[in-house]
Amino acid sequence: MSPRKTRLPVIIHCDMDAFYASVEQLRRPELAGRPVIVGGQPNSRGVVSTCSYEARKYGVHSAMPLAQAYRLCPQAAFLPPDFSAYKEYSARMHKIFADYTPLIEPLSLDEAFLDVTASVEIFGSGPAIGQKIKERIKRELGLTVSVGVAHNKFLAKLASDLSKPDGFLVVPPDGVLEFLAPLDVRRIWGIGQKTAQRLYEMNVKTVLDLRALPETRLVQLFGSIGHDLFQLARGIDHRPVETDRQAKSIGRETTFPTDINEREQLEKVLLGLTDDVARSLRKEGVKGSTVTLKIKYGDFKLITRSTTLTEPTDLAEVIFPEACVLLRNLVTKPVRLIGISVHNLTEQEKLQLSWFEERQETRTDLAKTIDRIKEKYGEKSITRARLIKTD
Ligand code: TTP
Ligand code: MG
Repeated sequence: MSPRKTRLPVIIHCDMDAFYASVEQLRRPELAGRPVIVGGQPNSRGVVSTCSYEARKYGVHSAMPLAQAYRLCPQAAFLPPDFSAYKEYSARMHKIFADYTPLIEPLSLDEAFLDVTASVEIFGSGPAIGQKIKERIKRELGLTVSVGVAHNKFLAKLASDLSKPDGFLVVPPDGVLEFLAPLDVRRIWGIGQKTAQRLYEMNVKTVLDLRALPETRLVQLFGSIGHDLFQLARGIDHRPVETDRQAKSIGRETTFPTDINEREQLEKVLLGLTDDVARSLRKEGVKGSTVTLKIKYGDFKLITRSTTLTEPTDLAEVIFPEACVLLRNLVTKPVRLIGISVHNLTEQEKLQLSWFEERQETRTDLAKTIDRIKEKYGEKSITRARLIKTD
């Protein structure tokens, strides 16, 4: 099995404050400090895209009908949106991000995750990079951005949201439980109105209350999302920051004619699928560093589990053991479908070979030889002992 990362990731979440409205205030200085509502004329049938913080004081918010916004705050400046201007500011913000890391996952025009784990040695700690980005956006664009710094996406986004506007908040790894404890359960990703309502009825209001529920109880109550709630309540989130290119993945899955509930049998199928995936990676000349296992149970409940490798790979020998670890606690009931995919793909030639990868290279060469034999003499010409049917 590959060695695991010992260093925690460093993730930054940036989200501009009242983005469209702030751009409008910037372009028309007479609007600075005034309530500004972007969306259209107050008598039109549209809704509010966003409004300045000065307008929020009157209860105006995104998605509210403009007519209602007018009733609450008639003195506001009502403006139509100008998307090309917002896109331009967004591009300028991304140029600043790109000075610190290539690993940027945009969520919308004004919001992105940055993985700066590998940048800290050059630019200073995560908080130092976050602070620099914030200062540069203010100085070079004239806009305020709220920044959260933590070791995963869930915590970083929470940190920037909670510190808005013009916020800056760092969640240190040893302060996670304390940070989360008093927050309303609705702050947890995946808890919408309905889930929150059910939790409230059980007198579960804060994240601390949520932590008192065992994982099995959460799964009983909410299905597969129960696993995620259990983890998020403890600040655990393994989702990687994915750039557009990295969001692509290579995967295989299969649905069984009849459900299977033996782990060993599932592992055997998984090995065959992993072999196919690894072969496709080699064929495309890419290596991946995130492995995702997908399971659909007989009752159609779907679960996915991911893990990040220390180094990108195109080898089944590296992917398969990771997939087995992910599978370990999931065979709790009959399985209808199993799938494996690898994402966070990097092109082979762009990789700088580390010592670990040089060792992998030899194995990749062997695997490629086997790929060629299969292509020439057929799929069954060479196979793993484990995949040969014994019955
Ligand atoms: P948000 O980041 O959600 O909102 P915001 O930047 O205006 O305010 P803040 O982050 O400080 O709370 O959305 C970014 C932009 O997306 C927003 O300026 C306008 C647009 N938008 C809509 O058009 N409709 C919507 O319902 C929302 C939420 C946003
Ligand atoms: Mg915003």
